[in-house]
Amino acid sequence: MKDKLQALKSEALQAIQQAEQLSQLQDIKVTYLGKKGPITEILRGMGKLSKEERPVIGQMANDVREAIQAALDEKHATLEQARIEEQLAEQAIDVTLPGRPVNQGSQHPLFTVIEEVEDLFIGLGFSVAEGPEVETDYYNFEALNLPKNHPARDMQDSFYLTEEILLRTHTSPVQARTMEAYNGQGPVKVICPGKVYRRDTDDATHSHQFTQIEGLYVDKNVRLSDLKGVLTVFVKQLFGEDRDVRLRQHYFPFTEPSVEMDISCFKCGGSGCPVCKHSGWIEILGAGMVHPNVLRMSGFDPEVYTGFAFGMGPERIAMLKYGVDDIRHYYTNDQRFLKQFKRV
Ligand code: 2NM
Repeated sequence: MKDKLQALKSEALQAIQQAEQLSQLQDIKVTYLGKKGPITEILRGMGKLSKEERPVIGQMANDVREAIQAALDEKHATLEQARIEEQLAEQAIDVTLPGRPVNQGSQHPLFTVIEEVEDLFIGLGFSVAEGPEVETDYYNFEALNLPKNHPARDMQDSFYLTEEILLRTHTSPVQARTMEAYNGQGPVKVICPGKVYRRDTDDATHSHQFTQIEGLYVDKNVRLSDLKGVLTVFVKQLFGEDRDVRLRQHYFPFTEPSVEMDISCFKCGGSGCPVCKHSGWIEILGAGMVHPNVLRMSGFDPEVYTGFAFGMGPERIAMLKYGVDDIRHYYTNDQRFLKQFKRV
């Protein structure tokens, strides 16, 4: 019996020593120490032993069992440690690898222009107002002295959603709404940037969606000379102090009189070149004194208040400033175009 226990012990310890996986240890445990294992069997059969043998064999069987269990525990710890180390090695992160490049975006040139114009007018005491792109016929046309049947509101030019609702064709309705909100009390000094929509076929100089910035100053005693003064300061800040400006007589339904403002060509200084089409002048914005009908419809008494308004196209200004030759570049988001406007 003693020999048998001794043999079981060395057999088990050898198996444990040779085990390479945790699952094998479990099998060994079941085989040697399990309920149906040889040691349990010996302990169960103790009754058949003599009185003298019983404590000796019992003690020995227990010692063998404990030795096997101790060996199992030790090997378990060793294998577990090895497993953890292997896993750590496998999942190791090489912190010295270079990172993936972060693709940094750039500011869109139209936004750069809009922001610059906003900043200039904020500096002159104006505030920025926005309004809906889906507009009513009233604010888009009627309130701006463009009654139904007026030739300038040609159906061809607008995206109508219903008879009375359309995508705004200019940002002037924001100014009509702003004036209305002031309840006939000036001064009103706002600029209104935003997207506008017209039914045009897209080409190098036309887009069915583009942007506008319009401005409005309504107060007592606002004169055409104020318009000229404010807009001269503005275009000189935008295009350089050396620019000359001139006003040309024009027509807009919402202003009377109406003008267009030109600056002397910043490329040739006025002597003539392709940028100014050899005229020496570049058209930069439209403006005028707000029509009495427009003031009246938005709640201002034209006998007391006068005002000037102006409008310009950020697309055109960015084209001139950055030499963009096709309006479609602004909307197609070609990286090769956009990347040129990266700011440091
Ligand atoms: C322009 C040219 C002239 C204009 C007029 C108004 C309003 F609402 F006050 F009547 N807003 N914008 C205006 C005047 C716009 O764009 C070339």
